[in-house]
Amino acid sequence: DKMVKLIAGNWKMHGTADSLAEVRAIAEWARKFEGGVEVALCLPATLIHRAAEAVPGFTIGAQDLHHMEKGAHTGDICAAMLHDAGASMVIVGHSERREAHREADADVRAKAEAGLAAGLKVILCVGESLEVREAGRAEQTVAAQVDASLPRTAVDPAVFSVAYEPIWAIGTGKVAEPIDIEEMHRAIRERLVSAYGEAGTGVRILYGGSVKASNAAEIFAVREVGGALVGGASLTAADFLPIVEAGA
Ligand code: G2H
Repeated sequence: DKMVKLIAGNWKMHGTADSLAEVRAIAEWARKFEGGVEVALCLPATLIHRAAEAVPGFTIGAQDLHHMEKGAHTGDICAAMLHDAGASMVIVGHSERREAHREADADVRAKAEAGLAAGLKVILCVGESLEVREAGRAEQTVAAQVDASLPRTAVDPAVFSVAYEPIWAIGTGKVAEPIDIEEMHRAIRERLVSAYGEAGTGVRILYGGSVKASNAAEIFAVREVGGALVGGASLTAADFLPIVEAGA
């Protein structure tokens, strides 16, 4: 299967104007792989506009959005505002938001639907905790998360992806075993096909959790891995570009 991989950086709460040099370096280098791999950087909201202007044609994304179109929501940003700032992608349902901001599957679904409706590409995150995995309930938990957070509208695989991020592998240096990734991605694929039929076969399923240059090739070799969501190792061109290269 010749699916072009999506490799998206998630800068989380890192980056100021000084970091635009890294954004430029990543975007410029990513151009060499155009057609072979899709690269994006999901930045803090404060950097989106400047980054989008600095690297026209390169995909700049956000890390969250509010599901409503406007209103009395202090501190929140809606899809149209992100689009207006120059973002063309958004992450929804990251475990750090599910935890720290108590986002439930229904909230994540509303965000995914709002993002797609505004013309943003959406990466929807799911993943189980260590406790759940140790109790042997990882697959059923993630399948239930997927079922309850997938957009109910039809999806175009070009603009909608799911990221599997086992919480115990995030920022810990621990990476899931290839066999665990393959099994989970297969379970997610089943749910996608059940929800969307044929279109569900084309939705890319990214892996996320301590992806770095030294493990990227092994992860990308796993069947059903359609790319990666990369946190810490996406902050500099030096760390991120070898991962992009591994996926090209
Ligand atoms: C998982 C990932 C990016 P990291 O959260 O979303 O972060 O690669 O630092 O584990």
